[in-house]
Order: sequence, then C-alpha cells, then structure tokens
Amino acid sequence: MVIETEVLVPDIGDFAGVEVIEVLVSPGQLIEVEDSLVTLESDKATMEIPSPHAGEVKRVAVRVGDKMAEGDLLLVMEVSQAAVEEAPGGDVPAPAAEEVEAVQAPAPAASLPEDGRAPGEKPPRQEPVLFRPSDAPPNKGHASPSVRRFARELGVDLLAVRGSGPKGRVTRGDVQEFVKRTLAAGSADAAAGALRVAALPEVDFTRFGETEEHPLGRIKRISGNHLSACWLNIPHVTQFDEADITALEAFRQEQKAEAARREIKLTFLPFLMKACVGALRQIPEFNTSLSADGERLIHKRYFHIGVAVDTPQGLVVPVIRDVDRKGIFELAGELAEVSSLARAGKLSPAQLQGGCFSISSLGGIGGTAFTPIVNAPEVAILGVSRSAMKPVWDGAAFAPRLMLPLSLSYDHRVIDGAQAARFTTLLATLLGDLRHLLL
Ligand code: CAO
Repeated sequence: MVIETEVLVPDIGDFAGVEVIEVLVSPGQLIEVEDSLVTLESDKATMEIPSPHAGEVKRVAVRVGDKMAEGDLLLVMEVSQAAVEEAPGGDVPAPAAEEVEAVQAPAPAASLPEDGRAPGEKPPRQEPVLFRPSDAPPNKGHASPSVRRFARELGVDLLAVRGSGPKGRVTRGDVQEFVKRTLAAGSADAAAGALRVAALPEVDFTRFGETEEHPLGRIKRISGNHLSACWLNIPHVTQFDEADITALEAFRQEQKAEAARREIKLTFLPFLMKACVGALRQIPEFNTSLSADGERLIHKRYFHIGVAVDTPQGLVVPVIRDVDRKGIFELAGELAEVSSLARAGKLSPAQLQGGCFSISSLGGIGGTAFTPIVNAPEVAILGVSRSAMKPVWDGAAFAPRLMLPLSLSYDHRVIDGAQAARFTTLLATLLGDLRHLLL
C-alpha cells in the first residue's frame, strides 16, 4: 500500500538556523533510500540530508536560503507502507491515503568534513583529475558533498570550476556546464590537432617595481608562434660534438686576401654550409620532411640551406638555394647580401621559404653549446658555438687544436640517435679535412 509521509530534518547536532544551500530533489522525482535530499550548511560544516525511504517526492517544503532546525519539514514523499515500517525510527503511519506521517530522516553524518566524508570514514579513492584547464579562474572550490562526489566521479577538479551558487559555491549544474565546455574545447582542439598547454598566469609586475611596456614587433610575434609550434610539435633531441677546424681556419685565413679582392668578407659559415650539404648527401634522412599526417617522409633532391640571422627586429632565417652548386666565394657573397637584407627588413617571402636544413651560428658572439629549435618542416638544425683552441690528445701528445662546438637538434620521429651521432661525426670529419667533400 502507498502512503504519504513527511520527511523532517533529523538530529543535526546543536545547530539551529542552518541554511539550505541546495535542494537536490523536485516533485515527481523517484528516489532511493539514502539519496541526498537537501544540503545544509552551518558555520562549521556542510551536510546532506539523506532520504529515509525509497519513493516519489510529492512536495518540497524548503527553498535555498531557508533556515532549518531539527524537526522542520523538508518534504512530503509517497512511499510504500512497508518501507516506512522498516525505516529506522519510523512510526507506522495510519493506512489512510491522505494521512501524513512525520518520519525523521536518518541523522546525517553530522559535521561532515568538507570533502563529504563521515567522521572516521576512509578518504575517498582519488579519481584521476581529467579536466583542469590552466586558465581556470581562481576559486576556493566550495561545494556540497554531493557536488564533490559528482565532480570526483567525472574527474573534475573543483578548483577549476567557476561557482555560480551563493558565495561562489560550485553547483552540480556548474560541474555539468564545465564538463560540456571542456569537452567541446577538447574536440575543437583535437580537430585542429592542437595540444592543450597550460597558459602562463598574468602577472602584475607593477607590484614589484616600476615598469614600462612595449608591444612585441611583428617579426617577434610571427617567429614566436612558429617557434612555439615547432617546439611543441617536434620531439627534439640535441646531439653535441666538436670539429677540429685548425686546418680549415688556416685555409680561410689564406683565402682572405682573395676574398678582399672580390670585396667579400669570408667568414667560416660558407665552409660550414658546404660541409652540411656533404653530410646531407651521405645521410639523406636529414634532407627530408615529414608529411602533415606523419605517415610519409618526403625526400628532397635539392640542397637549400637556411641561415639564422640576428636582426634588431628579431630572428629571421633566409634560405640560400642550391648550396651544392655554388662555390665558397659565391656563398659568402650571397650570405652577406641576405643578412644585410634581413637586417634592413627587406627580404622577400620567397627568400624565406624552401629550406632543407638550417644553421644557427652564434660563434661570432660566444658560448660553448646550445639547443636550437628544429625549423619545421625541416627535420634538423645545426647550432654552432664559438671555436676555441684546446689541447687535444693525438695519441702521443696533447696538441693545440681549434675546436668548433656543434649542437645538432633533430626530430626524433624521423631521425634516430645513432643517425644523429653519425651525422655530427661525419660533419666533424668533413670540417676537419675538406678534401673528404671530394670523395
Ligand atoms: N667561432 C669563432 N669565431 C667565429 C665563429 C665561430 N664559430 N663564427 C663566426 N666567427 C667570427 C667570424 O669569423 C668573424 O670574425 P672575423 O671578422 O675575424 O672573420 C666574426 O666572428 C663575426 O662573424 P659574423 O657573425 O659577422 O659572420 P658569420 O658569417 O659567422 O655569421 C650570420 C653570419 C648572419 C649568421 C651572423 O651574423 C648572425 O646573425 N648570427 C646570429 C644567428 C642567431 O641569432 N642564431 C640564433 C638563432 S636562435 O636559435
């Protein structure tokens, strides 16, 4: 037989005027024993009032913001008489359909800790947090136990959810909305093939002292985006080595007079470009690009080398074409021309495209090694630092040798570590004795 019964606020300890912060059921809803009906919050604790019966909610007698005490009416339910008889502390109501029996809900786990545990109850198993965007607003993560449980089930970090309830409290709807938004953003990112990366927090530097703001230049903004994309998309490894360029440097010095006659400044870079082409020929994996879907490797039959140029506006990488077909003086002349065009901001888009492999030389400035970022869609880049005279063991004695530090960064999806070590070893051999280029 079905009867109506009242559910009252049970013994909630020495609290009166405890605020209703959530009503978790509505008329017509079918609920089970122990389902949470409302959430009450005192100064010290948040507690949920569980249902003493299974049945249908007929009328809800409270609203958010009401102040409650033990014995106050929460709601009226329609339940089976047998269920009421079995309820703890429940009187047997009269069988009249209209008759309403007051049944106290079982006492809630009084003074629940903020995470919704009953005193003495083991902490809940921590579900992995799946949704925690870095750009989440600062939030204290206040929420009722049922919302906490709900968030835990979905793997949502409450600190990341903006609360729309009173005093910024996170409601069940907030969690649902958050998951919806996160999934939508995630699928948009996935469609765009993007990674979700933590954004850095905005800092008010004026708190620490006087500051001045300048907008980032166009080149810095463009190259910044490109560098970030390369750095995030490519699994980088950097192989370090040293090349003995004692003989090469002597040769360069010998050629300086001829270069001057041609009104060319002969630096070390054209030799390096030639040596790189020699290595690209012998280890062709370095002269490739990975297709956008990552399924195919495109081998190039041409040798265009990008050279990083430091300009007042920022880094640019003009490309010198067909390095394999040009002589050292021609390359030196072209290098001087593109670097001065770059510094004047006058390079054409065509001069910035089509590179197979890049060189970033900081040797004129200093340093012993660095880890350059692969300039996609290329698969490797050579960093060069300042050469230095070092004692090198020749098998019998230490000899003073001019050693050039090499830092080769490569895309590990395309190139294995062994190939990279072979490449720098080969490069060192070629730079050690340019006659090897003829072989
Ligand atoms: N070790 C020792 N000395 C070196 C050297 C090295 N590895 N590389 C260059 N030098 C010397 C040159 O020989 C030259 O000396 P001399 O006048 O006595 O011959 C002097 O340093 C200056 O060279 P340079 O820098 O004018 O010329 P370059 O051909 O070596 O380089 C260019 C040209 C355009 C690459 C360079 O000017 C430049 O812009 N470098 C910076 C690149 C950069 O910013 N890379 C970082 C990018 S972020 O990854």
